[in-house]
Amino acid sequence: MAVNGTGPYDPQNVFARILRGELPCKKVYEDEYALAFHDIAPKAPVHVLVIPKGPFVSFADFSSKGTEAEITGFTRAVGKVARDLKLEAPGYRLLSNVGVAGGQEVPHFHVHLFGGRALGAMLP
Ligand code: DGP
Repeated sequence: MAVNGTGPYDPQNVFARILRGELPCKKVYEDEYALAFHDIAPKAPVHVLVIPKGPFVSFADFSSKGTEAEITGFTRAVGKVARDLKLEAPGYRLLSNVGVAGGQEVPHFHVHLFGGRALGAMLP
């Protein structure tokens, strides 16, 4: 079910539980600002989720409340994951769903990183 991307942060959401080590994930990368892991239901040969370590509900929340260090650190982590997965030359897609109309299901900000095949034109 889609969630409110501007509501209060729910510390029991599944990505918060992954961050606390209460649930497993197939980790790709981790640093001070971000954790990257494989999506449980991949939509492309590479489908990785990158999440910030702080309690942000969505991109709307992160972009308004994140510190400069958090925003820079997270953005650099996304780029590093794509580079480390050798997606830069063929290209890749970043996507972040925000709120109900955006189809967001997990209320912890995340960026989907897709690659590994030609993804075609972007559709709404
Ligand atoms: P969305 O909130 O709609 O942007 O997408 C949430 C994504 O999170 C969806 O592609 C499936 C994935 N997902 C949901 N639960 C888990 C989980 O427990 N582990 C992992 N690795 N991915 C999950």
